[in-house]
Amino acid sequence: MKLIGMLDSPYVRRVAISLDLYGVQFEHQSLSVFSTFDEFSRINPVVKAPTLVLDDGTVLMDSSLILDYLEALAPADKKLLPQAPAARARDLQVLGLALAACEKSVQIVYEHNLRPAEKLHAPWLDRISGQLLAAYGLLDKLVAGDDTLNQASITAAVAWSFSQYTVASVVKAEEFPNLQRLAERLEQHPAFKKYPIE
Ligand SMILES: N[C@@H](CCC(=O)N[C@@H](CS)C(=O)NCC(=O)O)C(=O)O
Repeated sequence: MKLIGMLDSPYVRRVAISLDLYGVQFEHQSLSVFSTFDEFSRINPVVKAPTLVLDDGTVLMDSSLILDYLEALAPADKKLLPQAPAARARDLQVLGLALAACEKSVQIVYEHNLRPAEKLHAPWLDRISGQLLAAYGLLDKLVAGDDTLNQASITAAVAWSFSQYTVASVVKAEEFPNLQRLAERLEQHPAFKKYPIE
């Protein structure tokens, strides 16, 4: 299979790291949704990263849907989500917060990079910054003492590293010590090092 998209996208990175941990062979094509829009659109006309092209040509998009497929493929000892409902609910709660944090970070980046400076909309920036901090406030409590390597911790760490890379002036690392600790630990894992943010 082929993973399309750049690793500076937290969505692409969570899929790349997960593919590696599942032990699935794949080719990574680092296309940008902006600078290589046309080339990307020939693979997926919707131009969303990540895109996963399966061996039979099926085109999947949206990291959570891609991971849903990969989780279904994975043997029991490689699954990254728990099967028991209570544990599953806890991990889905973590994932919801981490993905909201990714979305709000990306919105802040797009607001600054894609909009002319005079068209920045301060009330919108304030709103999404507040939502971002609310997500990380809740997530920081949930990941306290987390020493796992599963989809919840991978995505929390990937989201955190992305926000530190892109919006560190909004999300102050020292205010979220549990997330900082989790990301420091997981960024040392070979799968994270193999698929770095830059
Ligand atoms: N919910 C999606 C979000 C994916 C997403 O928004 N990716 C960005 C790159 S970080 C993208 O494709 N941006 C181009 C666009 O939305 O037009 C996922 O989990 O994959």
